[in-house]
Amino acid sequence: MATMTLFHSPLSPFVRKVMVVLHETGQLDRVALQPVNISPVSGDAQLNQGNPIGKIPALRLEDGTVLHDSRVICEYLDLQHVGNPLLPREGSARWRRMTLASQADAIMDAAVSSRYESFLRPEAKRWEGWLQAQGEKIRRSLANLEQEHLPELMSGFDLAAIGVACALGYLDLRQPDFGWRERQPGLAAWYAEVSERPSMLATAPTA
Ligand SMILES: N[C@@H](CCC(=O)N[C@@H](CS)C(=O)NCC(=O)O)C(=O)O
Repeated sequence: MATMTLFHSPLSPFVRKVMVVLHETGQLDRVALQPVNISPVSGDAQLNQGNPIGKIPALRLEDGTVLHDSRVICEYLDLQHVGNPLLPREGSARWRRMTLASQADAIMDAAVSSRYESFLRPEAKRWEGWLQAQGEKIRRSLANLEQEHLPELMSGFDLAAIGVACALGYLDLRQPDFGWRERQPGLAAWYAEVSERPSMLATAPTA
């Protein structure tokens, strides 16, 4: 039975990360989805309750507590199932995987804010140099994943890998000509494989 409510939009990569975790850990039926349609300049009064920043995802628990942001929600859900943990609970591996998960979130941040800059901001006020710089952040991060993190990504579909997969999915959705597959063939092969997981197929964004 659903005892929690997830504020949800199908195109948000941060929401997708939470949805993939729910699928992977068998907890989908614990959560009811509450659709929201927001942007940085148009919020949702219900979403803002207990979540004053007003971003998605937010997860309302049975007792009314609201958890945000996606990292907190994913860690919460990871402590609620009986399967293998999606992050090492302790030791240096924990901090390495959390840093990798954080890098995935940073790619999403750069891609989401690029979307706001190129789509939402009035055309006359758009800042090309800023957009270029966000693109550079993403390019550097993907090169780093290819050079330094492929073995880790291939070692299991944990919170870090889920984050990277959702970041790449969002990049493909919003910037299909980014051209990362030619520059990072190892990452592309890994992504092609994990994209076939039921959790990824069920949450794939369509514009
Ligand atoms: N750090 C947050 C980022 C969440 C985020 O940026 N969500 C976007 C949608 S993809 C949002 O709610 N934007 C509305 C806003 O910026 O007010 C997380 O990990 O959950």
